[in-house]
Amino acid sequence: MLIDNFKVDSPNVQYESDAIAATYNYDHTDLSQDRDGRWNVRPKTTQYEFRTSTRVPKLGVMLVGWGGNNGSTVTAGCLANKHGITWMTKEGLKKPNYWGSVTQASTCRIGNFRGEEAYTPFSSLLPLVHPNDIVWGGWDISSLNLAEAMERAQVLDFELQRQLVPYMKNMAPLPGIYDPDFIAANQDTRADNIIKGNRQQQLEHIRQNIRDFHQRTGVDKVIILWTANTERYSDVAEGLNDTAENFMAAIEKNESEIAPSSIYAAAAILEGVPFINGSPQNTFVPGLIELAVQKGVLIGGDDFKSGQTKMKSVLVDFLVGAGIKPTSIVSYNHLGNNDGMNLSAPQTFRSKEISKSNVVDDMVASNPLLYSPGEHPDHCVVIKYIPYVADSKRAMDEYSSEIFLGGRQTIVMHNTCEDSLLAAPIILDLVILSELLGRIQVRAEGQEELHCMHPVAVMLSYLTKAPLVPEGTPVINALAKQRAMLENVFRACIGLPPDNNMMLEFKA
Ligand code: NAI
Ligand code: DG6
Repeated sequence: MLIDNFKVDSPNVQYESDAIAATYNYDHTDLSQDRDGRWNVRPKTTQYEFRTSTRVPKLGVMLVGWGGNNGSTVTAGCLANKHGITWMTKEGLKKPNYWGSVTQASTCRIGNFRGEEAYTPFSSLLPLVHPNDIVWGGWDISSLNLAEAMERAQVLDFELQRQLVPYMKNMAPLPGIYDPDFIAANQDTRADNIIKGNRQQQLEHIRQNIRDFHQRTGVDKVIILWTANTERYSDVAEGLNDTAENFMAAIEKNESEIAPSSIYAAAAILEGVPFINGSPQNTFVPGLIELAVQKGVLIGGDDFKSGQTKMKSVLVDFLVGAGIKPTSIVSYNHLGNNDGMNLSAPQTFRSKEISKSNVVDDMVASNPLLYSPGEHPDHCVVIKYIPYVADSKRAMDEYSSEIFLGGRQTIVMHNTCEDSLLAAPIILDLVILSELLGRIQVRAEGQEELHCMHPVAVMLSYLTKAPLVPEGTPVINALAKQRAMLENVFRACIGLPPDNNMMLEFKA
């Protein structure tokens, strides 16, 4: 049963003219250790106040890498939905949808009505920007307009592309920051749309672009998201990018280790605009994180969690949670789009390898009954560039595990999918959730005033391979836990308890 229109009836929840205010009792557990080493585990309840503005703004999204496969696909997808464009294929008439977006196409359990489970659309929990209403813009080092970029991407059916051309042909990406040292040399042929000048001038240029976009489109809020090429890691060094001050000075001195992605991010932060990194490189060097925290501007990342890694963060969680010990994980994939070509260089591949490989760490660490200290499954990630398959990525995984009484279990998986059709809905979720996070204020018991959550947006973890978290916060990769966090914090904002699946009402 679907319930898409409801109000929470509770003395702890007030629906005001422009906000929902909720008082929420957070039940958690406090751990401490006696001198003799015995652990004390104390249930604890802390009261929180949440206040969520219900004024949904007109949102502008600027993509870095707008003319890429993801950038053109997400723009095309929103336009197809907005204008209700249908298209014929050999399988019949197709209609646009937002499948793959957790905010637009998934539901949450609200309760039980006379024995039947009742669900609500995720988007009905709190008021969210609708993707049809997003105003798109951004940068690309390639000058193709978005209609040409969509054609180059070879992702969408021809009949859909044909109808989208009139809407996209006048969308032209702004010139981008190009530094061939940070991406593969094979990208130089498309780099014909470039900002000139040193790093300080590039920073000022991007800041001006953001202000112009804001003014020209009349949007209330802007969010910037990196969906450009994967860069190599930049060195992190004392005096260079370790503090906000050093980082800004390094831009001024045109230091060569300051990556283009970090310059875009700095421009966004200085303009008070959230910045999300959809690629694996270490855009958020310590100095940049410090800058975001100082300015209170949301940052999130890294690397969209779309296919193979999403499966991994489900499967390994299931195995380890079932008391089965994964001992070898071998993940091979090949793809033929421009992302694959860029990743064929060792330095950019290395960035991807890191974000794809760390994804099981928390699950392995959660079960010392299976793994002794420091023990880890063998884990290998291979990516090959095969132009013929274009955006249709093939991913093959082999999971070997040790089971009961010395037995072995081997699970093999083959996943074929258009990469950009998986990534586009994730881009939507990232910007829609980031916008919402800017409207939520929170106050824990003992704190004086309502304030925004920590600028490092751990709430976006579900959508990223290598979640960026505030210092000292555990990194959670297990997909079910990540989704539960998102859903349960949404529920807390409207004074609802977490969905604990106990169903005691049917047991006592
Ligand atoms: P793409 O190569 O088609 O698009 C990237 C675009 O960025 C290109 O048009 C390129 O010209 C542009 N670009 C490169 N450097 C730039 C800069 N400094 N400033 C402005 N534009 C710049 O790649 P695709 O498939 O769209 O993927 C984008 C990124 O998302 C890649 O880093 C990829 O690794 C990452 N990603 C993709 C996933 C997917 O499922 N498609 C999943 C996870 C991450
Ligand atoms: C090859 O792995 C290219 C990559 O950009 C991936 O397609 C992308 O990171 C998605 O990875 P995954 O592991 O979530 O499918």
